[in-house]
Amino acid sequence: MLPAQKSLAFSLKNDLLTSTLLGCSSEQKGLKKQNFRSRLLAILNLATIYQWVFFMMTFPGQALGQNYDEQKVPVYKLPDPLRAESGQKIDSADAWTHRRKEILNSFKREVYGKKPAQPLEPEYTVTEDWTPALDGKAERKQVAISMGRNGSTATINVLLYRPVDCEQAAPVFVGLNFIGNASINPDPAIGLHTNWTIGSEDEGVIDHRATVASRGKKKSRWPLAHIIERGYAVATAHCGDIDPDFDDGFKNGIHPLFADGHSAAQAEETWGTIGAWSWGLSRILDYLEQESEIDHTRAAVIGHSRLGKTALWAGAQDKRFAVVISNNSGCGGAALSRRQFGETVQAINMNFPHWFCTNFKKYNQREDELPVDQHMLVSLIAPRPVYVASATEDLWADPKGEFLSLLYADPVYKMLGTPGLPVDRMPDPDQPVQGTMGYHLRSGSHDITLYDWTQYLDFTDRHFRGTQSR
Ligand code: GTR
Repeated sequence: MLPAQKSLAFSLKNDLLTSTLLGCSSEQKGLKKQNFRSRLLAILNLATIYQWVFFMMTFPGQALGQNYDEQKVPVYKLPDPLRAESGQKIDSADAWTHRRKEILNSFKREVYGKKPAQPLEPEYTVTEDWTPALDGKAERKQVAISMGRNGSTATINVLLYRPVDCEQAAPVFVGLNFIGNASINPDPAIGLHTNWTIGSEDEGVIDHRATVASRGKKKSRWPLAHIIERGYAVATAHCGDIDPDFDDGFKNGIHPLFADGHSAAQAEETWGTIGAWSWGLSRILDYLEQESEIDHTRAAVIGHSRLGKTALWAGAQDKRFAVVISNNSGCGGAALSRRQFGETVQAINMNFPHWFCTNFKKYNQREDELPVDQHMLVSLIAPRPVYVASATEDLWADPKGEFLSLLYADPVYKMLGTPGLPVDRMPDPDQPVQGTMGYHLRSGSHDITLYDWTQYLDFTDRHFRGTQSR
């Protein structure tokens, strides 16, 4: 029994006891009966309300009645990425340049918000220069990117690995991590961050602070030895360095650096946390442009879940990311919003009010009114290679909706002269498909595993090295 139910059952029992024990006349008895009935009804109503509130607080998404039944997916009509707002059909790369701007602006205005235009001059401080790591197979470096403006400062601490057996500068995976750089490998030389972080006690996070017990706790999500062995570098930073993942009205992270000069209308379009995180990924790439051991022209931006949404938005805006990889990114990532399968626009805006811009809330239960859908986010990456991955048990992220985004972005890839997606039907579990667009549905739960990374490495090999293992 839920606690609210328990106390209500107790007061109901007391009420029954009280009326049974009190002796009274028949008139009084009639009145008492009426009173008792209305009190009982009031209590029951209250009980329902309490239960509902309790349930909403504990399982907000589920309380909204999320759909997991394919038969109940509403009939929807997607906006056409190859039709301009003027109605003009887009059939050339030139015309696409214009259409792409329209789509990008819609995503900025209505979904993720606009990043600030004010320039920054970051300072780079090497906190650890290239040092042997991973049994001598790699070298590790740590760099602090510090930025100041408007009386505030923020620092993104970047952790880099590069393979030592590498004749040229190495291609690189650039991605944020959830609970800190130290969580991706147990080496005590990795700086332990002091920012607010999500994470549980099991993961070594206490009161939202990473402790030494967090070291290596997320190493399965970053199979460094495997990545290094395949000849790739890694650049990662804690997402909380850019913006801690809670709704504080954007008072911490990098938001205060740009908090000057917004009109009320602009505020509706101001970037949320996902916008800030994706901006941070571009700042890491700025640094990589001057890092001679790493080939910034072969950078794949990658992310899992909320950070997969972030990788897509970073790749959509910043064409310097040569490959874009989204792992189990779901609603607000690769999944089509109009399908309303699993997590919906309303659920995500309710549970994470800080992730998107204020305008996005207008589309709670009004997905059909969105000027875009997520296949258009994928299309913004064209003609660059993009990979989307789902997991069979991750229905909350709507695997089918994630695949369909690729499928419906495919005409843009084809129009731009790439082979696009090599299939027109969702492949079976564990049957990856790779062209300019790649997809797989891994058996298992919401996570990023060695299996996922192996497909991504095959995909980047194909595009960065011209090898085709699939
Ligand atoms: C969930 C959220 C998803 C996804 C996930 C994650 O709670 O509803 O959109 O981002 O978190 O990031 O692990």
